[in-house]
Amino acid sequence: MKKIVTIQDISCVGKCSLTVALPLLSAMGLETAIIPTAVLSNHTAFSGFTFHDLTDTIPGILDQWKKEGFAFDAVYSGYLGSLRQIELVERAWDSCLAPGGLKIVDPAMADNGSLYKGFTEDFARAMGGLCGKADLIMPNLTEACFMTGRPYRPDGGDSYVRDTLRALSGLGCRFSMLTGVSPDENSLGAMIYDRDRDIFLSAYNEKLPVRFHGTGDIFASVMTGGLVRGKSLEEAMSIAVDFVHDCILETISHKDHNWYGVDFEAVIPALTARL
Ligand code: PXL
Repeated sequence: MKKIVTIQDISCVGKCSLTVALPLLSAMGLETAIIPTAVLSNHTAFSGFTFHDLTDTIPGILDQWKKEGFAFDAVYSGYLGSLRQIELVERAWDSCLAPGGLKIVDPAMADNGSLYKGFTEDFARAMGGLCGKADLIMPNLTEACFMTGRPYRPDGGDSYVRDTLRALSGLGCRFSMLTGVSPDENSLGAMIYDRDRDIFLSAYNEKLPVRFHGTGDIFASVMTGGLVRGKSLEEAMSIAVDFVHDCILETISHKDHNWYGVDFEAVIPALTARL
């Protein structure tokens, strides 16, 4: 069985980060280790939250894993709890990746043109440095703009999206992906730029008239899981785009649905059927 370690926060309520990554990666047939970056009472889109930073626990975990000789097929990082954790993700790459293992970064820190509560432009720049050394990065447009200094233009059109992807590849990594790409008013999906082959890949599904929290984390988890399960970039991206679409459809089919996360649980069988 392939093994993966994911580094992101535990939001105790809110269906994002580790509470979606762990069930999804496990359902995809991957042994999943975790490094929690912080424990929050709930994610930061609620009116208030508690936040317990776990930065100081991480060096000890990595040292102990090194002694045990643990090695993973991918290190997948998401929401980080402090600037210092950016360096610790790099340390995890150096100390616990199997030969040929993938460095995958979802620079979860912003959406809709703004940074999430608690993040700064310095943090975004440092995250850009980490992304430059990764194999695959998966920002949304807001995160891409904060990391590259490009203007945020959600209706920028195809050439703006492609230029943003080229700017992301200027950070240094071979495969840059943009999530939340909408080529027309009825479609939503993602696009990848492969710098070495100078080609773009894309996958779309129907655009639904609602947005939910946590879908970026679900997308990144399924994309990562698909790649580690041996799917091509294009296949993994298409599975992830379709799964997020199905999660949203499932959620809005219940009229008393919550606002803070999607009902991914009920759609897991459709995901595993694609593997
Ligand atoms: O879904 C991204 C995310 C992850 N973790 C925490 C968050 C958010 C988005 O707001 O607040 C704690």
